[in-house]
Amino acid sequence: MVKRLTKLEIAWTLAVVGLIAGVAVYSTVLLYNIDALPASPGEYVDVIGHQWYWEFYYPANNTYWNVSYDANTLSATGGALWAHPGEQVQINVTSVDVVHSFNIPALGVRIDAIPGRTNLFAFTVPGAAAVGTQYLIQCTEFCGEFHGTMRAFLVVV
Ligand SMILES: [Cu+2]
Repeated sequence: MVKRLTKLEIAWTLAVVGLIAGVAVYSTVLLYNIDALPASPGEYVDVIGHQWYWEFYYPANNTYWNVSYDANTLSATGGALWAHPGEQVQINVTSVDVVHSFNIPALGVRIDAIPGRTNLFAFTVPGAAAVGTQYLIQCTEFCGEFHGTMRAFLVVV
C-alpha cells in the first residue's frame, strides 16, 4: 500500500533540498573566487620550498633570498616576503625536494609546494597593516627533521 505524502513531508523535503543546493552554489562560487588570480597583481614572488627553508625569488629585480630561521630568537635572516599594505601578491609556489606547504596562518593563505609543479595563488595584504608588521610564514606539511623551523616572515614595507 502506497502512502501519500503529506504537505508537511513535501515541505520539509523541499526545504532541505533548497538548503543543500544553496550551500553547494555558495561554496562553488567561493572556491572559484579563492582560486581566481588577479589580472595585474602588485607583485609576483616565486616561493621555493627546500629542506628546510623558504626561498623567495623576485622576478621584478631578479633577486633570490634564502631565509634562515633561528628558533632561539624566533627571528629570520637572509630575506623575507616583502609586500606593501593593501597590495595583491601572486605567489608561484614549488619545491625542489619533498612536498612542503606554504602557510601564512594570519592571512588564511595555504598552498602546497610540490616538486615538479607550480601552484599559483594570490592574496591581499591587509590595507590597515602598519609598515614593519610581520606575519609568520610556516611550512605546514611535515617534511623531515627540521620541518618545525621551516619558517619565514611576510614583512610589510
Ligand atoms: Cu617543509
